[in-house]
Amino acid sequence: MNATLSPARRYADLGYYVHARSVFSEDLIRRAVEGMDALRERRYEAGTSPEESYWNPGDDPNKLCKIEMPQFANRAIFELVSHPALGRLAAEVTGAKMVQAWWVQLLYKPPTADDRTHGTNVGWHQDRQYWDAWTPESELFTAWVALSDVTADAGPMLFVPGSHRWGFRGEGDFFGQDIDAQQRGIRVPDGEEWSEVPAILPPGGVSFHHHLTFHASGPNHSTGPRRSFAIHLRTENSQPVNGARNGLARYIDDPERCPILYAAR
Ligand SMILES: O=C(O)CCC(=O)C(=O)O
Repeated sequence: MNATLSPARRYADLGYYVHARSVFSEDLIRRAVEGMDALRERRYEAGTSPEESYWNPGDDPNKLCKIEMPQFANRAIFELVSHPALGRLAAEVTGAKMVQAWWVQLLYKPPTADDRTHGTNVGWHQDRQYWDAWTPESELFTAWVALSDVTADAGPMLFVPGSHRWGFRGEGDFFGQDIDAQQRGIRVPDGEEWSEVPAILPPGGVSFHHHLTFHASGPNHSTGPRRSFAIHLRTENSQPVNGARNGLARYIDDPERCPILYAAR
């Protein structure tokens, strides 16, 4: 793909866009890293705790740490998740008139020294599989913000270019650990091909992916943790099923929890 194409064109063609430059100040990245460490130790400064999570303080430190709605419990994380620069970039990439963060996950992938995954892999999936609170036509996507240097050996996200055009397959499993075996079980439509592109990002860099783009990530063989936030976003072209505030759409009327990052004037 021609590197001179616009972010919006790359996102539309590939189903993802990798912005390999920091969107945030070094100071905010440092404070958000501190906030991440505080949440891993159950230190909540913003008055409320995160939502019920896959990983809780005291759990196995070698497993993938996934904490839901971390912005409820830490001000620096809220500042990062609601940052206008991220909103402007998200609007540029998708053409949105409005961008809201409706669900957020803290993801901390510890390094693994041997060949076992220790439960740190993220299996192939399309996000749509987990987002049944939203109508199928809803325009939903993710900004994945790196807080550490996400090098090729740090278990970067892998994207399958063009897979956002394959339709909803329901064949993924976020928690699948044998990602190669899992990939062999995913049917590739006639005329399409499976390829995997790693999203290499510096601290503060961000990738955007469409809710139907297949993605996964392998073990972190670097020396430090791979740190990130998956900020799930919606545009003005999105509707909860039956207008209900259920499941992952339950907080969208509260900008203190689900901030609006961008609104066109
Ligand atoms: O952090 C990862 O490796 C995967 C994250 C993910 O599945 C997502 O952001 O949708």
